[in-house]
Amino acid sequence: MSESNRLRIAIQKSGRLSKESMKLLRSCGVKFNINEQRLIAHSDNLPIDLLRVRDDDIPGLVMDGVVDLGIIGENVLEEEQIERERLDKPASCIKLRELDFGACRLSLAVPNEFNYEDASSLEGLRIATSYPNLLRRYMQRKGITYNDCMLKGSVEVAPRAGLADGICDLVSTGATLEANGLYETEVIYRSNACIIQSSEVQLPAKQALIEKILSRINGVVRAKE
Ligand code: PRT
Ligand code: ZN
Repeated sequence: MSESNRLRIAIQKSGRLSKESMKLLRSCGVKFNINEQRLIAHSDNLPIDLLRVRDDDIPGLVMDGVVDLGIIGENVLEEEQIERERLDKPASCIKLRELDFGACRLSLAVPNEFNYEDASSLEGLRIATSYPNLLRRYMQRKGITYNDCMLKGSVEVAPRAGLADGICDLVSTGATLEANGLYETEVIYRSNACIIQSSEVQLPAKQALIEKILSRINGVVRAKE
């Protein structure tokens, strides 16, 4: 539980969301300096601490109330939410708003030579993914049974390596699929970065600060539209 009077915000330490997350907070008037070696960065002008972590850890930190806010891809948020519901762990948080970066889609893809008609073409086959929960939900809705091949990385090489018949992975430009002799067949989830808040009741001063930041974010995003 976050009992500190300072607002704790978790952002990705290094990766596709890091730069934009820091840029967004800075454009909202939060001043801070990053020391690459440090997990925490203290804001110089507001009672805010930034926690710089792996993106996969952010939903859990918010859902457990360890931090107050988090900036995360909706894909990672939703995957973790389904996993936690399955394990009966706290799985709630408040999505404050979608952000204008981190856009991607979670898609099914198969080798170029695969004769794909629809998702039922994958019936009984093996699908490599880092998103087993989002994939299961989609396939269950379609009534298709398949086998899992859970990979945290290098998902796109799984078919060529003989580990799977198809994949379910994030796509933005499609260049990675093409480079690996795969083609996209179905989008199963569309994602953007978003900002989330812990469901725990906040101290009034902290809640007021959250609202101030959110209203600034709304202004920044609107100005770019
Ligand atoms: O180290 P850490 O765990 O924090 O980072 P990570 O390696 O798990 O995540 P990272 O930094 O790669 O991505 C963070 C988030 O960015 C994702 O969860 C998405 O919400 C978002 N995002 C947006 C993407 C992409 N676009 C994307 N293209 N995440 C990953 N990719 C990868 C994809 O997995 C594939 O390997 O890029 C490749 C495909 O890109 P294209 O352009 O070739 O289609
Ligand atoms: Zn990650």
